[in-house]
Amino acid sequence: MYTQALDIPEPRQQVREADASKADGLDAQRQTQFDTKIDGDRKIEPQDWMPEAYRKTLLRQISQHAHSEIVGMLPEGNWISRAPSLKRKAILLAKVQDEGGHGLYLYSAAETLGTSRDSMLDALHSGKAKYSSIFNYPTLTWADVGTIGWLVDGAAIMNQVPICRCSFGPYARAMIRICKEESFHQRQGFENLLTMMKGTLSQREMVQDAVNRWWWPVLAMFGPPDGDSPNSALGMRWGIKRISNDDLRQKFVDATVPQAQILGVTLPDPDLKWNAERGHQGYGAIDWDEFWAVVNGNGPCNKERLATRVKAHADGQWVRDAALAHAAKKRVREIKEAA
Ligand code: FAQ
Repeated sequence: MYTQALDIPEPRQQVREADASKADGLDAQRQTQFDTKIDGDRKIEPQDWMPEAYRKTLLRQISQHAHSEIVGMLPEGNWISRAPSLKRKAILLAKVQDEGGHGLYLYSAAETLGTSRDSMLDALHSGKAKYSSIFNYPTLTWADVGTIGWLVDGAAIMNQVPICRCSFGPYARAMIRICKEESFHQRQGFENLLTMMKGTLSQREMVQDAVNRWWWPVLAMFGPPDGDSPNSALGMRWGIKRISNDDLRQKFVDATVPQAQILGVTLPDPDLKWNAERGHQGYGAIDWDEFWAVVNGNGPCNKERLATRVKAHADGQWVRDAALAHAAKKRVREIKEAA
């Protein structure tokens, strides 16, 4: 080679470039097929080609969702040993167990995107992964259990029913079963509160106090306002998210106001009024500083929740070891029998 200008590609480099341009062509073709499926509202399955950004967005959302279900077992789990009757204890046990099951379906759906459960759990335990802000609030009385069922599960259903139509098959299918179970959770919460509201004055006060504490964090749980939601545009384009954060929040407020009237509780917002022009309930300003403080690890119970999860995982190490040892022994036995 005499000068840079006379540089010609080495034969191997030429092959590489030809391969790259072929690959580019192939990727463009795959992208078109992917876009056609999305536009036609067809499902993307794990073996299908998908853009890396789609895979990443799904992994982010599904793993965060799975972590939320698992951490979400803790606030109500605290009340299993203190439930006021055998019936309430059986209902609460079943509910908390359901949330654990939801986490497992969701981790499995995320694994189909090529990640391991261990890496997702490492991200949770090291504090790198997010989970829903709502589970960083304390459960101070038995009325909190009913209020979580009514409001938190109610908000979860509002957010999750549209995800049953998510473009990614495994997530959409997991959500169908999850939503059926969440609907039972919401009803048991409402019925629990209704029973307390028919009880003594102090029971009614307990319910009102719990509703006062959970109302605003539940509204924030739908995520930041649409204008401050960096993931919404692509989530909507790809059919992962079907309804925006603000629209879901509004649907939830509209649905909850008449339920509060039936219960006989006051929702703690002086600005909560029917807006005839918009055809929706108007509501007051959400404290987004508090929301971001909680999301960033500084809520009332963040440290306690994470420490409990990390300890539970460490305490379960012997179970994982035993399962692996059993599987290894079984394999050896099968090989011997086949020989
Ligand atoms: N908490 O751009 P966007 C349940 C983050 S399950 C913490 O709007 P996106 C069942 C967000 O991740 C409850 N972080 O994000 C149950 C993003 O950060 P990143 C969980 C939040 O994804 C009941 C950043 O803010 N449900 O309750 C929160 O488009 C009772 C910017 O936000 C799901 O996970 C938050 N609340 O929309 C269990 C449903 N909101 O990732 C036990 C699936 C936002 O860029 C007991 N997820 N952030 O670092 C979704 O629908 C969506 O991911 C949203 C957020 C709506 C949560």
